Amino acid sequence: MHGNARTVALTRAVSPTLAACELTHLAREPIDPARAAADHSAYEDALRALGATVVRVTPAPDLPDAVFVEDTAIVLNEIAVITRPGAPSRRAETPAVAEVLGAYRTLAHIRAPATIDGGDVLRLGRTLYVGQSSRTNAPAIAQLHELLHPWEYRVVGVRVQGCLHLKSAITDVGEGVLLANPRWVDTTQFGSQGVIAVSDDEPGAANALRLAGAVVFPSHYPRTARRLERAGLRVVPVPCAELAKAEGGVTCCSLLVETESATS
Ligand code: CIR
Repeated sequence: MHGNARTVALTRAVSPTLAACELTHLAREPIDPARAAADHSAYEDALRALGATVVRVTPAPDLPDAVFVEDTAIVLNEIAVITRPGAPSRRAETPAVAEVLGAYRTLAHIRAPATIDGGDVLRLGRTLYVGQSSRTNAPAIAQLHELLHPWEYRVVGVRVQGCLHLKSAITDVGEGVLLANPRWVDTTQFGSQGVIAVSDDEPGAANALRLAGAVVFPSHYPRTARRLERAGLRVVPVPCAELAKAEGGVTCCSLLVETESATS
């Protein structure tokens, strides 16, 4: 018998109420939930094609933002921390996610008055960079530190401006390589990482999902995609323009859980 690493991607269906989603930096425009659901299903197919096993959390049709599962938890190899989302309308999203995650990880919980969205947490090695955004506050950063110091994680608060979450401004796209919008975050505070800047006319393009040696990336940002490819990265384009109207990107539609499945 030997261990065989496997990535489980937790996702959740697009709610028919998506058009009533939270919006912070975008003006509200009509959103077609059927088109968003088609985008979402193409996204799930892309994750499967990269070897992930997609596990869907029970749908929550009355919770407009439920598709954005990333915000409900911080999944590490040793533990999963269930968040307390910054938007009160999103707090009812967490129990169903916790129920599924509990099969893979010991769970811990962020408690009031702390609030944090998973989209604000960027893990690079054993450092968790946490965006100080409109969703994530100082008590949450302190609680994360308390919860995670037994595993020697470093928790570092990072200022962000002009965008919703830290991972709207910066994500990791390869070994030692970050993709960022330098107008939204100071990119010098992440250690000795190389930084690819988004194309000036694609400010929202810094949110990319690294999976299985590839970068799952919105097809509506072609100029930044070319920059990634020129850096030698494999880009897997996915349509997500409809979900982008709800201020969502590619990291926020899944929670990645590394598991070991025994094979003989
Ligand atoms: C919200 O404002 O909470 C949702 N409309 C969008 C959340 C996107 N989440 C993410 O990027 N992690």
